[in-house]
Amino acid sequence: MSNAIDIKVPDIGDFSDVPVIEIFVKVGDTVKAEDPLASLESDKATMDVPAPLSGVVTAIAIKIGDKVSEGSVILSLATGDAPAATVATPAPAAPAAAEPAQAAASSGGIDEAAFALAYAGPAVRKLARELGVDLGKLKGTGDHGRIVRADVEAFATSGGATAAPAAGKATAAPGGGVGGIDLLPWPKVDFAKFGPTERKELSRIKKISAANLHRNWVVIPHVTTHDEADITELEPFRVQMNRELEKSGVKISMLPFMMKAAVAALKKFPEFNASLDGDALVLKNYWHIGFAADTPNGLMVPVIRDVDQKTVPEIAKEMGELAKLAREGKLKPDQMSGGTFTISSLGGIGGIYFTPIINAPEVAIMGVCKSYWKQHSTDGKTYASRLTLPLSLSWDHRVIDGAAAARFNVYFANVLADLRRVLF
Ligand code: CAO
Repeated sequence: MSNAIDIKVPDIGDFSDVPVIEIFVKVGDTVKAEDPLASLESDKATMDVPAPLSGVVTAIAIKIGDKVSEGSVILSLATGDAPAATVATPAPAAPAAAEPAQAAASSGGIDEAAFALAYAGPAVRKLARELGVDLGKLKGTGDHGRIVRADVEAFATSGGATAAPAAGKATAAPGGGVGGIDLLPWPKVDFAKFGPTERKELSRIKKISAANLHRNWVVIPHVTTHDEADITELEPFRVQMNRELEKSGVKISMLPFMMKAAVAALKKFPEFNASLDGDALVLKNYWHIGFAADTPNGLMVPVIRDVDQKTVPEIAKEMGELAKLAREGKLKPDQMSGGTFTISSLGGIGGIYFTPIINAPEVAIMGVCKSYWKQHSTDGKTYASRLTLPLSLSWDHRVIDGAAAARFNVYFANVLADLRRVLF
């Protein structure tokens, strides 16, 4: 039977009130025993709290900056039969500041002395080893210049990895290659030689999303299937509903209808509402749909939970609230987690088709562009103007095949063409 247990700060020696400097997991994440959950930093050492058991994170009890001591609850983990509370065993502490250079020799392109001196916790060091990133070359963006996971990921994905990654990992390889494929180093150009330039640092969100997007692009074998939906009947219905709901202040765009169509299609084709876990597929019996939101700081993906249980106006209202929070940079982690499928709509802007990148660990994403009037014929002789919505479904070819993707698109489009289909 599944059991939620509290994971507590283990014995951390004489330390108490130690600040939390990094949290590596979010609600919904599956962790394996020994995976790092959070990093704590005293004035003497940085230590990771590893998971004592495998399970799924159901709640997080701490936030960055919180001060914790032995016995403080870090998070809850849903696992198999287990005691009601479990204390993690601390990972070996890494010195908070400089550590003595133990090995000056370089291994696989990494300057070991500089690596040892770098200001980073054990989990970040482990990740750097896996990705072949020389920590000595990084500038940390954490407090007091501490190197955090995002720095290592961003460095690796920008082609900065200089050493062979740890064996067994399909990650960035020397020169920005993947899985051992050597690519040419990224061109280093002094642009100022050709004209005036200015340097603008990427926002924190852009750095994080860049690292995620790059990993997803490199790891997932993407295919995109394009189709179109005939929304000639739906559009006047949408306009009519907006008129009727005018006083409520809720404005309904095409996107909430697409969320409902997505749920209908995901129920019909459950492997699209799933995640890969090793050699198994985890099929989800909940339908939480994320939507890409364009914000001044970069792309964010808020998630609307239980879309199957909500009406179109309820979805529209929640979408408006979440998009506003996203633009103000106020989204909370639980408002961006747990998604099972994502819709990326450029319909308010333009374009006809594009190739959206799957939001791992999801296995598919629907991209939508601006609807346009198109001359359509069913017999090749007579033509009628139909309002046409371009659809671009990217899917993970490890999980889905082309026929299933085409069927998904056809069904999705048919639902939008006639919403009565969801009743069948
Ligand atoms: N076809 C035609 N018109 C459309 C449309 C479509 N597919 N989708 C939206 N529109 C219209 C809306 O009806 C609205 O019209 P009015 O101003 O006349 O009312 C206008 O375009 C603007 O819509 P919107 O963008 O405000 O609303 P939305 O619900 O469609 O989208 C949101 C909300 C948050 C998804 C959107 O604002 C946004 O951020 N889009 C960008 C997503 C993005 O960046 N994706 C790319 C990710 S990959 O880098």
